Amino acid sequence: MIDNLDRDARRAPAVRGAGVIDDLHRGARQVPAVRGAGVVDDLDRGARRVLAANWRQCATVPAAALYPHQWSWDSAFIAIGLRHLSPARAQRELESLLGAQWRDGRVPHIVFDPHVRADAYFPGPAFWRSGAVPGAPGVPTSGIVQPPAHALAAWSTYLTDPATARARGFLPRIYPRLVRWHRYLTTRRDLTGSGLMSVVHPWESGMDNSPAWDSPLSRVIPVPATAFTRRDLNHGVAAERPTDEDYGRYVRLARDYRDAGYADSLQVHGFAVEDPLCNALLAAGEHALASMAAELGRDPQPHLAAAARLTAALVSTLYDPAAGMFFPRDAHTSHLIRTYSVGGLAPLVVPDLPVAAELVRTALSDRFRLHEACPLPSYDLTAADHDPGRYWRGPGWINTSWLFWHGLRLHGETALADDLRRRLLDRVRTAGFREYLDPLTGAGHGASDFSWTAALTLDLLRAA
Ligand code: 2M8
Repeated sequence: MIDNLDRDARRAPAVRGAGVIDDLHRGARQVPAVRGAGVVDDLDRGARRVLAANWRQCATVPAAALYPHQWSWDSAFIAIGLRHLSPARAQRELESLLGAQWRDGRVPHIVFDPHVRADAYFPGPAFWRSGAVPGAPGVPTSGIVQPPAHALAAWSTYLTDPATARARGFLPRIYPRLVRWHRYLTTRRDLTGSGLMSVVHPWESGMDNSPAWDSPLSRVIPVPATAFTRRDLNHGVAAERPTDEDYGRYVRLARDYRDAGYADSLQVHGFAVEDPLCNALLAAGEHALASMAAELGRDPQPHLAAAARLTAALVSTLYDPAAGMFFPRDAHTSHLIRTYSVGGLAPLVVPDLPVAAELVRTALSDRFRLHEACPLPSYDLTAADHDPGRYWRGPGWINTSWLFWHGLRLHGETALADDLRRRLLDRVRTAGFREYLDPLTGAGHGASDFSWTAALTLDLLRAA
């Protein structure tokens, strides 16, 4: 499957696609240093440099050393930035990911680069054994998924340059794959019958180490740390990464899923959570699919109906009016997990969300301090266990802040959106293209030259 899409991408008319890498490199060296609305400054030049350095043949790695393969939701955010530099390359980013789709519709959270050393990342292809699964693609992948930001990214990418997209046949090729991806999530991953998808591993949430997962994870017996070799600690600071015990739980969950042939049912999954971020992206994605369908001369109505169903389920199941917040729900116990994480603000990306004003109020409260904290903290600033430097337990990421910024604009909160945009750009200008930042001091943490930070910076620069 991946071969078809890649072959198509290579054969597609040259338009602005040919030599896109060269364009980017040239851009990184030659762009004029002017600043302001829609123009280019040092930040722009730096972002181009990061994206050029992290490009690998048909996709962008999140960070060269720590994450040396293609990651699913990273590619969505990367495409949102790349579209401004090279629409054709942004399309290829998404096409290469969707090219690794499994026959059941799932889009894997990692597509492994066979040229990268086997011990560069754990768990690698030998752990996931996708090659042994009927319906998995020829290229090695993981067997879990990540938040479905792809339809949103594909539609934005299309809109940036419809002529190039049409010449390359982008929509006719990507749309059916996105439809199958959403179908997998809304059917196989609706584990409770609530109409919402569940994530079955903290890695699937994108917010791996969030305190929101502590309670459901506490039921999972960790694999002993001696049974596997972590590679993340070769590149990341241990105090900022998940503990060995939590890593042992991650390994246990992934191994059990793999050993069950990646079958989806509550019995198989020791961890299953209906997550507001994923379900919000799914609903927003159905709106994007409706636009794509209309553009392709098909009926958008089924997507609009799916979006309305998802939005209603999101609000009726995961929203707590007293708190003005969305919370994840433990699929095993049916209880809401009442922790305030940035994922609970993510439903602002859903058009027609009936509780948008309430969510904005929560973002402005002491828990997230939207007016001042930047990027938006991944976890409640008032919580006793808030940790501004540890992975998803406090620091801010550019992608979740970008989603909230997008939601602010969608719901007419222009002044708040502009202010957030300006402060995000200032933060990156000071800290560089770091993976995550202390939301109050702006100190950078995690990997440097992080791709989605660079890509979304490009998008924010052009949004004025
Ligand atoms: C982080 O997750 C990976 C596992 O998927 C890891 O910690 O090794 C998360 O921040 C995730 O959201 C992100 O997609 C990935 C690559 O940037 O890194």
